[in-house]
Order: sequence, then C-alpha cells, then structure tokens
Amino acid sequence: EEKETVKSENKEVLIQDARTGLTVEALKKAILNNLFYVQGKYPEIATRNDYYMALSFAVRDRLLQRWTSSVKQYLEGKNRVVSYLSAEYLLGPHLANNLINLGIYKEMEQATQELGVNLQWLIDKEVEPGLGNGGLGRLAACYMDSLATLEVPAIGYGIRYQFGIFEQDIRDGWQVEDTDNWLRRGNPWEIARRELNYEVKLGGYVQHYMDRDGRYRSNWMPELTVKGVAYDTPILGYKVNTCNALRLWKSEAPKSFDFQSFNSGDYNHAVNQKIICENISKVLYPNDETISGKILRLQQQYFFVSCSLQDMIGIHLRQGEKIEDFNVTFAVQLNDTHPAIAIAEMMRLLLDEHDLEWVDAWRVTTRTFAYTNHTLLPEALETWDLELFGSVLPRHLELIYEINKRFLDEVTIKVYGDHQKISSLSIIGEGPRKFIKMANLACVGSFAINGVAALHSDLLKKTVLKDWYAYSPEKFSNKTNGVTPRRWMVLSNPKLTALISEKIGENWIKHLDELKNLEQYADDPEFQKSWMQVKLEMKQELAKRILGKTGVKVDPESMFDIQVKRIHEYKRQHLNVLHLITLYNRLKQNPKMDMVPRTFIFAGKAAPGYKMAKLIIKLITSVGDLVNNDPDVNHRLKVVFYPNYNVTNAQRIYPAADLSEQISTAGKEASGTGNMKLSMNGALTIGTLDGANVEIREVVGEENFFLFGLTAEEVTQKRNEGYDPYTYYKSNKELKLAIDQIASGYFSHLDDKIFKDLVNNLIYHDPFLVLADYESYVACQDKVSEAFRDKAAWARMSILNTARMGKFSSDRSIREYCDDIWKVKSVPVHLNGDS
Ligand code: 8GP
Repeated sequence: EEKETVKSENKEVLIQDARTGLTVEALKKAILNNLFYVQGKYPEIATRNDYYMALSFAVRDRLLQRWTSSVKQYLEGKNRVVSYLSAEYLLGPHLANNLINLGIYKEMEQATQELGVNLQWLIDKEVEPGLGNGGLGRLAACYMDSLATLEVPAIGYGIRYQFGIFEQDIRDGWQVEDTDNWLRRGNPWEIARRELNYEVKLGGYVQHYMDRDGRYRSNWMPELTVKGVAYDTPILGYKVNTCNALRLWKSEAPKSFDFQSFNSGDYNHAVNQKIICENISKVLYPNDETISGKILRLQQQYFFVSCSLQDMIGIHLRQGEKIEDFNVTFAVQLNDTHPAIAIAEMMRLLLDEHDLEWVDAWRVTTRTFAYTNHTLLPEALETWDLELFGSVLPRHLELIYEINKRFLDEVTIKVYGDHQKISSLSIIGEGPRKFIKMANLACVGSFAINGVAALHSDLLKKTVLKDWYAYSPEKFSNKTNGVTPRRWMVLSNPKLTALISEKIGENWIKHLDELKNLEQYADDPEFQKSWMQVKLEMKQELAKRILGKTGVKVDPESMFDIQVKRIHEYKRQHLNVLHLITLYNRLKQNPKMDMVPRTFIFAGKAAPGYKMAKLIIKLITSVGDLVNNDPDVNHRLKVVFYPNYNVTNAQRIYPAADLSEQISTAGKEASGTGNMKLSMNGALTIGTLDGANVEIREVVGEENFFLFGLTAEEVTQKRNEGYDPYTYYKSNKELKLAIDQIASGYFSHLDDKIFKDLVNNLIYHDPFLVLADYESYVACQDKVSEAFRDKAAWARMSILNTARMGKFSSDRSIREYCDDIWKVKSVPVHLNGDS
C-alpha cells in the first residue's frame, strides 16, 4: 500500500498548484479548501477549531511537499543519518513555528485577515504537545529544529504519549494536577503510518538450543507482544527545504493476539490484553530528575527503543546495505539513559535476528551509539532492580550479563586488583538486591559520552563518571546546550526581532553570532529607548495575562524578577522567597524607604509525588497572598505564581523579564537552557557559577552579570567540613526573621504546622546550602536594585546580553555534535520538480 504514488505528470502539477503555493491568494484558497473538504464546513458555520484545523492542514500540505523531497534526497544520496532517541520531546505549538520556518507568517496574517479571522486567535487555539517534563525534553525539540535548519538528515524517535505532562492548576495555593488530553480535538500535525509497525516482545522466558549448524541460539518466548505504530510529525528547518521526521510510537495490541483469544472464546482476556498493550504509550511519567523503578516505565523505554531500532535496520537494509555496516548509515544519540536499553536491544537484534557473531555485533553497536548525560544528581541516575528488569526483559538480562562479563574481564586486566574500580564500572550493582546501572550500560556501549555545559562535563569526569573517564578518556567531550532562536526570539518576541533586524538585517536568525553587530548600538540613547520600549510593551502584555490568570494586578514599570522552571530544591526557589520576605520586612519596618519596585514572578510544575516541591509552591502563593494584599507594600512588591508553566506560557514570559533568576546550588544544574532564553531576550542574570551560567557570564562579560554564592568547589568543601545551616540561621538577623515568620504561620493564617518540614529541613539539613548563600544573594540583589535605577546603564547591559548570546544557539551545539560525534554533513534538499 505504501508504493502508490501519483504517476501522471499532469496530476502532480495539479497537486502542487493547489497545495503548495505560498502567496496570500494561494493560502486563502487552501484554507477554504481545507475548511470545506477536511472539516466539512463553510465559513459562516465554521468554529474557531475548524479554522485552526483548516489553517494547520494548509500549512501541513506545504511541509509535506518539503518532506517528500527530503526523503527522496536522503535515499538517493546514501547519507549518514542522525537518529535522536529521546523519551521526551517538549515541542510547543507547531502552527506559528511552521509559519516562521516556511517564511509565510506575514502572508498568512494577511490571508486570514482577508477571510475575516485573526491569525493570533487561531494560533492561540493550538493545544501544545507536552511530551516532556522540562529541560531535557525541550532540548530535544530545539535540536530537532536545528538539525533541520542545518539541513542534516535526521530522525527523532520517541513515544506518542496519549497524555503528556499534567496540567497544573493552583487551588487554595496548592498545586493540583489535571490530565493533559492534548489529542482530544485531533492533531493536524501528525500522520499515522499504519503500515509502519513493529512487534515488541515483553516478559516471558528464554529458551536455549543448538541449531543445525551447531550454533548456540536463544529463543525469547514472550508473555506479551505489543505492536508499535509510527506517527510522524514533520519538522521543517528555517527557510530551507529540509523537513525531517519526528517519529513517535503508539502502542497497540497486535491483531494476532486478539484473534487467538477471541477464537478460544476468552473475550475478557482479549480485551484485557488490548488495554495492557495500549497502556504502554498512555502517559508520560511526570518526574524530572528523579527515578521511579516502575515496570511500565521500563516497558515504555524498551518499547520505543525496539521499534526505533527495527525501523532503522529496515531503512538500512532496504538501501541494499549489509547489516554489518549499520553504523555507516546511522549515528544514534541517546538522550540520557532513558533509551540506553538500545545497547542491549541492538545486540539482541544483531545476534538473534540477524545472525551476527558476538564480536561483530559488539563492533557495530559500539560504533553506533553516543550518550549524553543531563544530570549530576546521583538520585537521578537510572537503575533497575535486576529481578524486575529480568521479568520484563529476560533476554536482555542475559545479554547484559555477557556484555558485563566480557567488559569486566578487560577491566580486571587494566586496573589489576582494584576491586573498588571494578565494582564501580560494573553494569550490575551489588547490594541487598542487585540492580542494573543504566549509565554504565550507556558508557560501555557508546563511542562518545558528553555533558551539556563545560562545568557539567568537567564535574562528570570528577564525580559520577570518574572511573569511566579514567578508563576511556577519549570518549569524553563537552557539548554546551543551545536553544533555537526561531522559537525563543523570532516567534516569542516579534517586536524585539523587528527592532534587531531593522539595525542588523535578518541574518542573525540563522547565524546567531551576528547579534554581535548590535554591540555598536548599546550606547545609542535612541536605540536604548526603543529597546526598553519593546521590553515595556512585553511587560504590559504579560501584566494583562497575569491579571486574567491570577487576579493580581502588577505594575509594568516595576522590575520583573522572574524564576520559571521546574520546582526543585536544588533550583532553590525558596532562596528567592527568602529574599522576597526580606524586602517585605524592610518595607514594613521602614515604610518610607525608597525601594525599587519589584514584581516576583514564579512559574513551574512540581513532580506530583515531590512533597517538598509542592510545599515550596504553597509557600510562594502564601507569601503572595499576604504581600499582594498589604497596602503598606503592595505598590512596590508583588508576587505572582503563574500557573501551568509550559512552552506556550514560557514564550509569553521570557520577553517580559528584566531579571533572570539562575540561582541553583553550584554543581547541581547540569546546564540550564531557560538561562539562555532569558538572556537572549534582554534579561540580566542573577546567578551562581553553575551549569551554563558560567559560560553565559564569560560571553556577556562579568560587568553585565550579577554573580553571587559559593562555587561548586566551595560547596563540596563546605559539605566536607560539616556544613551547619543553623549557625547561618542564628547569625543573620534578616534571615532568622524570615524563617521564623514562615515557621510561626505569619504567611499561613497562623498555621504553624504547614511549613514545618520545609523550615526544619532548611535549618537542620539544608542539603542545597540555601542558608549558606543567603547573605551573598541578598547583597547581590541590592546591587541589582541599584543598577535598575539607572535606566540607560540597564538598557546598555540588556542590549549587550542579547548581542553576545550567539554562542547559545542550538545551531552551534548541533554543528559541534555533527562535526565531533556524528560525523555527518549537511545535505541541501531541492524541492521535487526543481532541479
Ligand atoms: C536537565 C538539566 O537539569 C538541565 O540543567 C539541562 O539544561 C537539561 O537537562 C538539558 O540538558 N536534566 C533533566 O531534565 C534530567 O536529567 N532529566 C531526567 C534524567 C532524569
């Protein structure tokens, strides 16, 4: 069925005319056409969603033309393809992004206007696919954009979760979670490829036998077989014809299974099996940087990895290549350890299904995979209980034993007698219960290992992957994260984009280093004025939304002090709150004080099971309730918790930021990417020397960055000396007052129990050194306030921040991956029909 194409030349031309034109007239026709033939509506009775769908299909037609051209070009050219394996893709809405990348935003604006509908109104109708938790998933999305923009042949593989990250609502100041039924109204951006499906085995046992040639063989007898069906989403590059696929797998019951049970009359069993199969891709696990060893999660990981590898092998073999040359066709990147089971699965496929010998299979495998680590938190390193693992993947457990045995034999020779090293490098952890260390599996099976910022890559070598670095230093490198300026500037901040382009042209959108041409205007009073005018307008827009969502009225002239990211103790939202309370107290004690007005804006989700994070949200909203309603202070201080932080909301918040809070405990934030987006949009950073902050400060200049706090080294040292938070609490008056107020129920209607865990944790344990950094943080914040008074100087710093952020384009990151790790080149795509 997949072979059917339109043969007649005339027909092809016709299809292209109706569906690919980029003029206003063509777009208008296309919208009406889709409204009529796809939605079955005429304009007078069409709903907003009908229009949104019609518009999206009109855009998708134009993507598909580029997509088929890309596929054709890739297949003809035999180019190495990047395969990005990620359990998460936090894409954000597609429509506006595709208009920008197609270069038809203006045309579409006019087309819709002439049809009597507002484009922004339709753009806002899109429900974003929240198929990720936070930084790791969003990075995958930025990388897909850059791969296409750099014209690199690539496929992104992942899971088509029916329910993405939960929606956050705030009730009585607490987070409540609601399901994210994002597919409810249909998804015009995906194409179901029913014909592209693979079977995936789960559970059961392994039989061993000798075949006729005397070869030792394994036969996996599964308890359950599920089917993965491909759903493709086209990812178009910016103003190029390259359109890559994001291929997400949906789990279903294979037909054969239903038949067996139905025929034997066991209807219940058949229905249950169907539900079990469909459950695998049902929901995204909402944990960010924590692990929970749940069977379903392991099944999810294996499910999408197996489908993806089978798909890649199919592509490779269909090109007439030999299985031994798989690694010539594909470079496979593991986005953290979630897909690391791919190393064992590759071995299984090569050995059991494609009859390679062990050494050959291992050679192919270890030339195929590369692994990116995204966290230094030891509790976030994935492990699986060995028994649980064996119950889901019995064959892979055998393979991991064998991989480990061969590897440890090699290690033993090299490290002679160092049992500590041997056990640290072993894939299998010993303890009361044995467990599988996924990071070790990833390291052993990959030819390259990288961290996501210079400091992070350095710390990896010294801490969590120390023994791996000692063993194979040649595998290690750094690839500092980046973000796509298409979404995070052009799309989210069109006014700033226009102002920049007016001065330096539009080249910077693809070559972000060219932003440096803005530096010459940093001292120009006229330019400063326009720059700050854009900022003010973005703050006004956000103020409106804040009022609508939270009922809090904020002053756009005040400093917008913004911390938006997942709620986590290591990110230290509570440090920010302690500063906020300190300002509140200063104002209460001295109402006449001349203070720079600030609006504290927080947003971010807490993992549903993470009690302390949820308590931090309650603390923010509680302090907010008091401060926002106190006439002594509320014209100078406001506190906002903006609910349901996601890509859509992030796009609205970043452009309005004056101050970017990047205040994690040094040595804990692997990179951060929000820090980059905020700075690109002209926010100044207050931050620790953590993650990519270090590199941001390097490029923007230390005079344009507000630095505070202990360094990673000092943090380690302090811990080793026996850190005692209580002494900090006792010795700093303002700190003590703030903490005592929280404890006494001052912000919680005199309820002195509600924040008890949080307070006790801070004064007696404080694992993230909040109290140790408080004084330095508050002193630095005082400097920020002073700096904000000098409008011209602030504008200058803001312009220089944007001007110097070129390094943090994901285009730069992807170019480094292409050159150093994947060894792939650009393949420009010509539209079918063009020559
Ligand atoms: C995040 C890091 O926390 C963040 O610093 C970084 O910018 C981002 O990855 C992209 O590299 N890490 C995770 O989201 C993470 O580790 N998640 C799962 C592995 C548990």
